[in-house]
Amino acid sequence: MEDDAPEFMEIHEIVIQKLGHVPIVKGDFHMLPKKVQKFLAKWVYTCKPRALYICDGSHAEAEEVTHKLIERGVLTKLKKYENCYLCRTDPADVARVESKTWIATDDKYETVPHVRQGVRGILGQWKHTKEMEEEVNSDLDGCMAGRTMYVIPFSMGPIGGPLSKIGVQLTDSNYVLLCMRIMTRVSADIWEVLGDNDFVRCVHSMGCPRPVQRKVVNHWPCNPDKIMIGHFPARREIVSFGSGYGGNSLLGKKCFALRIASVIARDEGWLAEHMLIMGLTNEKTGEEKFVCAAFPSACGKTNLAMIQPTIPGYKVRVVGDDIAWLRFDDKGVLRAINPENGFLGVLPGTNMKTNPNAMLSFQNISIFTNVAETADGGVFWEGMEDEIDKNIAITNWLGQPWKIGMPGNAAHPNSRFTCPASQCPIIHPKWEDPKGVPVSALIFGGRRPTGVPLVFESYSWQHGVMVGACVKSESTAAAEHTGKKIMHDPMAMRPFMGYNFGKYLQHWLDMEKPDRNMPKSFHVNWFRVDEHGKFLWPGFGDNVRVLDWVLRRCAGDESIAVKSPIGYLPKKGSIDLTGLGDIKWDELFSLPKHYWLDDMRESKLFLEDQVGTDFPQVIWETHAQEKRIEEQL
Ligand code: TSX
Ligand code: MN
Repeated sequence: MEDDAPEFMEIHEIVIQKLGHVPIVKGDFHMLPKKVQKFLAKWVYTCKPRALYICDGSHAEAEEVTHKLIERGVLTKLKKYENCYLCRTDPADVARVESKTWIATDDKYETVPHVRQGVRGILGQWKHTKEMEEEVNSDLDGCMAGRTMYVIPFSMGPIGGPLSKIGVQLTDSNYVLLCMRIMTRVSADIWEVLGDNDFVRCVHSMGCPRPVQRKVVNHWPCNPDKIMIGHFPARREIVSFGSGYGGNSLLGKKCFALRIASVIARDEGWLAEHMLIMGLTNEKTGEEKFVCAAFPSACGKTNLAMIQPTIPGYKVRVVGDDIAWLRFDDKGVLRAINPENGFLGVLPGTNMKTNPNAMLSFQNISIFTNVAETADGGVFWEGMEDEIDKNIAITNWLGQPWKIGMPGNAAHPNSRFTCPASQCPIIHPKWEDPKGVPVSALIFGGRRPTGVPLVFESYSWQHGVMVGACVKSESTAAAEHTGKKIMHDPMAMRPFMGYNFGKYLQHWLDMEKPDRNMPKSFHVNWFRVDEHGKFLWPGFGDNVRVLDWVLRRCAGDESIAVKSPIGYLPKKGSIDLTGLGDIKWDELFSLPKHYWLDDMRESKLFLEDQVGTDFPQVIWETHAQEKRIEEQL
């Protein structure tokens, strides 16, 4: 947006002119860095809040805001736990809205690839900067009338760390403030660290100015018909309107740490990825290796990040469960940080069997959104049936009485927990190491009921980029999509791309340099089924057996792999299956020729349709995977 203040005007004049008589109920505007003052002035002028509240990240602030939310009926204290709260949203605001998420640039092809004529692109949505600005100006004009604008200084990554980045989020939702305090590092120290650095400008509004035009449901003002999540990568700005839910409103996460950060990473030579980060220590040698894994949603990324190994000899610890910022250091080692400060995980399916470490992470200082409540002030969701008192009364996420076995869900399928990462029993002691952890392997994966083996290793970095670009996964009925279909989700980044996906793949290829220690890359599939639809692999804690094979490959063990047309497969018996009973190895690792021919052709067609001339052709040329399958399978 053009700043409509004349260039020559001094900051303080702009501030006086634009802030007008907006009272500052907390904080000192004049202590803020000038560039922050200017950013604020512009948005105060547009959004017209009743008051300004400059956050400092203190404990007292949390108390004050929490108290206010309880008073208003937004949060209910869960008396079974300490400092845990339940929030129920307007049922019209329960998920990310991809169809209303936009990236705005002047040049369309900076944002989206040249799709084949007649094809609707699915790798991001573009709007011209001017058009997006007009929409933003009209939607946000007066959008905070009668409400307080909170100013949230935050860091993605440890404050002041060399790989970290700063953001400032403006929001009229104190629920969003409370969640931002868990998911990012909110602190007044940010103003000091900012110095000459740039910051990502984040603007969020529920889009429900007072007096309200729309009936407010569950004390959750929102504007679902006019949701808009707009990104301006050129000026590192995000504007989100109409929704208070998760990734729509906690702008540090998907909007900043993936979409805007992927553009910053392109410009600065690093990678911002939708990946978990975990450390595996070999208890015999004491040696620890770190892996990053990229899976589409609903594949259990959070579960894998926190697994309890079922074979002795490994200690697993989590660094991050959703986002990794990766950069090669001056020794050529790829290092990863988790830019987040907390976990925002899906709850249904989570229990003491599937993910005990997650369950133990949210017994304190946590927010549960859209779950069911038990009469003793506990929480409940699908998958917790064996972990609550059978006779206890339950209130579902809509606030109605509910019983196990009744039709419909107790909790919304996209209900979430928000908890500090530090509370996870297996959080890695180095999870906040500013220089990051060294990465030995990158793992891609998807939910693939047929054809795709438990694990394979790519031939090279370049081949790994191809494998990543071909990631697909069976969709659940979650989010906006319905029915079960295998959907493409290249690099698990489809909803989170900040720029042209073809250019992004080229950026990945450009990461490879002779003086760099390129990590090995793999593809895993925990979800292959037999002809009766029964899972061939037990998954969960037993996945450590696959990670063990991956790490032995990284250590250079040549004896445990065999070459196949799609990559290296484990040699029969080379994965430790001790104590697992009957595992149908041949079925788990078979490569049905016609399945793979169809799959490669379909993937190639998809990428030609969607990425067209922007696709780095070298990937096909060097690999000729289809030819290998044709000739060798
Ligand atoms: O998260 C999962 N992981 C990764 C865990 C570290 N899930 C849940 C997916 C939804 C988020 C899995 N589901 C995994 C898995 O590895 N595997 C499966 C499939 C499966 C489900 C149940 C069983 C086995 C496999 N249970 C029995 O057979 C008893
Ligand atoms: Mn995610």
